[in-house]
Formats: sequence, C-alpha cells, structure tokens
Amino acid sequence: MATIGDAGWAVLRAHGIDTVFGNPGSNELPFLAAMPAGTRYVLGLHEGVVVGMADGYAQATGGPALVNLHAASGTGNAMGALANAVHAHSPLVLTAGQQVRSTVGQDVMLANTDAALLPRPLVTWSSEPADAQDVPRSLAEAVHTALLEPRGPVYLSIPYDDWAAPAGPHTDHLPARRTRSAAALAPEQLTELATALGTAAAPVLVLGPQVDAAGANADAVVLAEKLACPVWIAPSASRCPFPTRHPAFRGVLPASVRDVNRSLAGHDVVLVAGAPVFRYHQHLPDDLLPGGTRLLHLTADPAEAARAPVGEAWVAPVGPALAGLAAAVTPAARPAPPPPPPFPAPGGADGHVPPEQLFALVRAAAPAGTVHVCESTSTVDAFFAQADLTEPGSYLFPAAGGLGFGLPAAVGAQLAHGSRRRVVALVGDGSANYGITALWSAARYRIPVVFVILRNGTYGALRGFAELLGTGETPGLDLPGLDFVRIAEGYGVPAESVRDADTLAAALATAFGADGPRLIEVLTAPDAAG
Ligand code: TZD
Ligand code: CA
Repeated sequence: MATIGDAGWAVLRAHGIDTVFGNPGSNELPFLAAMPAGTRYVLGLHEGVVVGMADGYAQATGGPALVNLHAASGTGNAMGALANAVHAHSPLVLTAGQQVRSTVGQDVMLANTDAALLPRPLVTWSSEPADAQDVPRSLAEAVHTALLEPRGPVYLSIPYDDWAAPAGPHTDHLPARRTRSAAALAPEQLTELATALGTAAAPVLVLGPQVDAAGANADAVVLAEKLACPVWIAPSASRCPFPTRHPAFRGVLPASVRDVNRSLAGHDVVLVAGAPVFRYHQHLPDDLLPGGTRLLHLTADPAEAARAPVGEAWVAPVGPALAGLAAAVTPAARPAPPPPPPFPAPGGADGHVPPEQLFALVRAAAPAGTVHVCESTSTVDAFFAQADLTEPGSYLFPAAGGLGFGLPAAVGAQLAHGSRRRVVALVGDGSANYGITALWSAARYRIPVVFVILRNGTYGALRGFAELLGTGETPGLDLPGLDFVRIAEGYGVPAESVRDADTLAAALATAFGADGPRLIEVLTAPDAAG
C-alpha cells in the first residue's frame, strides 16, 4: 500500500526535485528514509548554510529547491539566510520535521507548537497539515506557491509519524498538476509605456534582479540600444541584469535618496524594471527624484509596486514585458553612447593586493561564463569597475544583505551548473565566518568552487558607515588573528595565503584548473594580518 512518503515524494519528483539540502535530527529521519532512489542529499553543517546552498542552487537553476530543517532550532538557525531568499524571490520549499502528531500539544522535546508561525512574516505561506492524509496535497501547494509569481520561499512542518502512514484517496492527481502565472501587460499598457519611453527627451533604464532572473538581459540591451539611453543597475544589486561592458552601462546606482536623485538628474523619464523603487541603504534624505522626472515602474511583485513611495507601477512578469517594449519602442534619433574606455589599470602595492587589482586578476583568470558570488561589502564599486559580466546569472550577492550567503550560495550554484559554468566566491574575511561550514560541503561533495577570501582584517563597510554616521571608533569592528588557510584545511579544502599579484595570478590559475574546491586567502590591506 502506498504511504504518505510515497505519495509526497511522487509530487516532489514530478516537479524535478531530486536534491535535498538539509541538516537532520530525529524528527527528520522518517522523511529521509522515504526518499526514493536517485535522490541526492546534500548535508550542510549549519542551517544558514543549508538554506544559502539551496538559495544559490535555485537562483542558478531557476527551479525549486527543497530544504529539510530540524524543528524549531533548525528553523531558527535558518532565518537570516531565509531573509535573503525572500528578497531574491527564490522558490525554496522549506520542510521541517515535527514531533509525533499526538504528542505536539504536550510540548515534548523537539515538538514545535505553533510551527507554522515561526518563519512568518518572512515566508508568505507556511503550514502544518491538519491531518497526515493532507501531507501530499500540502507539499503540492507548497511547490505551486513557491513557483507562482512573484515566487519565494514557503514552509511546511510535517509530523514524523506521517511519512509511514497510508496515503489517502485522491493523491494520484497531484503529481501531474501544474499552476501557471499568466498575467502580462495588456496591449494598451505596452503601448502606453513604449510611447512614454519613445517620446522622452532623455530616458534612462534602471534594471533589477528580476531581469537577470528572467534571463531578459538581451531584451534589456535591445531596449537600451533603441532608446540610445544609459542603463543603471538598481541600488543594492543582488544580480547583474545588463552586460557590464556595454557602452550604455553606467554601474550600480548608489543606495541613498540623495545619490539616486543626483544620478538621475537630467532625465525626464526613468523606467525601473524588475526591482523595488528603491532598495535604499544609506539614509541621506533629499527629494526622491529630480524635479519634473516621471518614474515608470515595472515589477512582477505586487507588494513592491504597492509600497513604492513614488512613480506609476505596472505589475507583470518583467521578461515578456521587456521583450514587448524592446519590440514596440520607436528607435531614438539620439547618438548611441560611445564604447566604454578600457578597464582602468588598478594600482598595485607592496605586501598586499588591493581589491581592485584582485578583481582584475580574477577577470583575467576566470573562464567565460564564470558565476561570481560576491559578499565583500566594501568592495562592490571596485568589483564593478573591473567586471566583464555578459551572461545572465553571472553575479549573485545576498539579496537582503544578510551575511553568510556567499560561501554556501557559491557551493549551491556550482552544484547546479556542474561542468557547464565555474563559480568563484569573492567573500570578505568578515562575511566568510557566517557561512564558513559551506567549505566542508564543498570538500565532501567535491564541488569545485574557487573561494577567494579578501582579508583586510576588519568589517570595512562598517568603517564606512561609522564615517557617515559620525560614530567614530566603536568596538566590534576589527578581526585580527583569523587564519583562513588553517580553517579551510580543517574543513578539507586545500588553501593558500597570498600577498602579491604574481602569486595570486598563479594561485587563481591553479584553482580554476582544479577539479575540486580551492581557497585563496588574499591580504588586501597593509595591516590585514592584524
Ligand atoms: N550580520 C549579518 C548576518 N549581516 C550583516 N549584514 C551584518 C551582520 C552587518 N554587516 C554589514 O552589513 S557589512 C559587515 C557587517 C558585519 C562587514 C562585512 O565585512 P567583510 O567585508 O569583511 O565581509 P568588508 O569589505 O571588509 O566590509
Ligand atoms: Ca573585511
């Protein structure tokens, strides 16, 4: 007789789910025992890493990723990483084991009373089936909800005695069910937007992560070329939606009201596509937009549209909308922007490798199509000054700014891409610690990520903020005495430390040529070793 385990897994496998990212406890063992042959279990040693790996995997494949957590404590450990996945609109299906159904009310050890409440308000859908027989349908609902626009993580708590229970009637229909997001711009809406852009004197595009997630980067190029207009990446970029060496590319918009206003000066029409308006960070008040500027906002996320403080919004999947706009706009009579100057020659130094020089060396060493998972918070501008990113999916950054994404997401993305694309993780010596156990998973499963740790001995970005906020020298900003070579070797990843450009170039060549993970610690500031 079919069990809940058989019926539940039939649903998951029907959606192409053949990988589980997890960290198990007693509540989860019956779920794991029900895993069908051919399913891969990727063990992460901390739940932040488990969710970070799944997030990188889902962003690399575009499909759902299944996570299995241990009750309340496992879910709690996962919350920071979950915030990133929410803002990345990653279709993660989080499951957590629950104690035996009949005992939860007594709050026995490892029961999670009110389990569905715990991950809210981060997830938009969270549930614990009211009966074992509803588990397969609930799993289907979880997958559909995660995948329907605007996409995002969902959570399901499942009592462990459910898995071996007999499946009820009506489970046969579940695996074949599909739900589709079908909304699109109406023809007259497309015309309205195309006319506003086509008749603008000086339009500008501001593109966000949804464009890259939809693989609409080439449509954005056509639109920018027809409009002969500049293109920015929206503030607090978590993906790269536009080729960074295209003549129209201007970089990442700075993340303050004042600097957005200044950067958009002189433009009468701004199209923000696939991003919030705006994901500000530094609080520098000013007018939201230059006087007289009209802002058009295109997003797949109704909440993003509703909460924006300015602009007119259209809610639709951005991929087809950009393709439609690219086809519909009248080409402008303006001259196209000139080609970009050659990459600036980054300065070198004695005894350390400044970040911009490091990024130039990575560009020279990385094979075409390399995915850059970045989490080095004070060096974002230096990275984009040296970046040559063309293919969709070439750049990932924690979408909610929650550190601990970089190392695990790189492992998840490399697992998804296999031998088709290489992944390099460019991670600060602060950020690395929040997801450090991802190194073990990379070693354990021979996932050939090139890990580069930028060691400046400090929380550099916070030093920048200390200047902005005038808080002076505060405790908790320095990180002396970290040795990433010994840490990496302890987790099973071969590593070396470098402090000059030639040695770094050689180390990168070796790492990109390896068939397993490698870690390179780079001293990026004079006093980095502390
Ligand atoms: N904890 C978590 C989970 N997320 C955070 N964003 C922070 C703390 C605060 N934080 C930042 O926002 S940036 C930063 C911290 C601690 C410094 C990161 O240091 P790093 O990079 O070494 O990775 P830089 O280039 O030295 O800033
Ligand atoms: Ca640092």
